[in-house]
Amino acid sequence: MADMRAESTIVDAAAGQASVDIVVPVLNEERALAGCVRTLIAHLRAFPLPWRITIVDNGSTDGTWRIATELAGELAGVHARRLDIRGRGAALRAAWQDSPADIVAYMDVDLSTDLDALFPLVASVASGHSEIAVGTRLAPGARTRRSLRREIISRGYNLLLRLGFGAGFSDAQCGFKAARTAVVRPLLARVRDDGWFFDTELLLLAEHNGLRVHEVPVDWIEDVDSRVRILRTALDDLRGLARVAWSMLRGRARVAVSRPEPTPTHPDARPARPRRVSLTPLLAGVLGCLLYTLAYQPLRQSWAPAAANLGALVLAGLALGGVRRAAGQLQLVTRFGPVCALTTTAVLAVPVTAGPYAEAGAAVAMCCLITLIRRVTGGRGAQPSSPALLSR
Ligand SMILES: Nc1nc2c(ncn2[C@@H]2O[C@H](COP(=O)(O)OP(=O)(O)O)[C@@H](O)[C@H]2O)c(=O)[nH]1
Ligand SMILES: [Mg+2]
Repeated sequence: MADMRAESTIVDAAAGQASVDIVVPVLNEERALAGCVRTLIAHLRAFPLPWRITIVDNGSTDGTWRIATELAGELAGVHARRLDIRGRGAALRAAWQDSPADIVAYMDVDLSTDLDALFPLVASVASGHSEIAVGTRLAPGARTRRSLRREIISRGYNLLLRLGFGAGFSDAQCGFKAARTAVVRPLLARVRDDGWFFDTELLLLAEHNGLRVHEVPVDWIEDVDSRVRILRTALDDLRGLARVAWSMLRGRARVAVSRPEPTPTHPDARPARPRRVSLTPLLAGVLGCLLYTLAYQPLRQSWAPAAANLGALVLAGLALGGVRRAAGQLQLVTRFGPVCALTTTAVLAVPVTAGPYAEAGAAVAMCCLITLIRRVTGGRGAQPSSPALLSR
């Protein structure tokens, strides 16, 4: 690993304020790199926070590294770094992991995102409001110029994230993101992907662990000089999604992240006491029972009671909030296993002649009983914001 400057140079526009490290990952970008850095520096002259730019190269075979070192030698606040491991995700992880700045950000070298969005992006993190901020090309207010093929793939992929994982963000792949360094570091250690899936994995983990992801609609003009191989990347993404879903379901995606509890703003506030009963799991419980019953009937037409029960549990859990939320509750062994076993016992105990409604009713009654017992015994409950079927 080569490092152009061991010492970090943060341009001190306003001492005492949160500093920002803007990482620019590059692979064979000898054409675009200098223009990017000079344009970015011109923009940063009016930036109100201390900043530095970190160029990270891994794998370039053209003159990119030479240009990066020249820029770092010539321009204050520009830092260049070279890694042996391959992949854009690996480059971002290393740069963010080792950054001396309070806030880490990144953008693509082609500056496809209009730089006017940079301050709103960083400000939402610097203010303490959000832990991660992402540019989005798919939310209302964004203006995007790109090929139909990439538009369709992008929309389809993000729809999959919303339906499958209950993702709250609209654009996982926009090359324009910022995060609070101290909060994101433990997540980085858990993100396994070194390539293009890195962004999605980081955002899914962030939301899974209760972090706030802020979105900034951007103006985006696609640069057609791309290193993305679409089919291969799409397959990698699907493999990555399956891996993340599995780790969430096994309860392996939990990361200890520090996020202070909200406190009253007014000095003479008389704050309401924290509610002991959260409406969200209650409503989710009722909705979950309904969805379960609806799913059980058609499945039972062709499946045995135990299989129909398992299918209906999974379908209702996913319908309630996707893998991410369902996983928060239906952790395969500790929660889903016993719930599945007990509801299966309940449906099997009902005489076949009683019909599928009676079987579904027995399963729902068993779930209510499990919930009641967990409440009475003070069993470990769900996070209030994580509704899921049969969780408590
Ligand atoms: N360090 C590093 N940067 C990469 C790698 N692959 C792509 N990049 C950079 O990631 C950014 C986005 O790449 P690009 O090909 O423009 O992706 P697209 O905009 O989605 O087509 C650019 O700055 C690339 O140079 C890589 O393997 N390592
Ligand atoms: Mg690009």
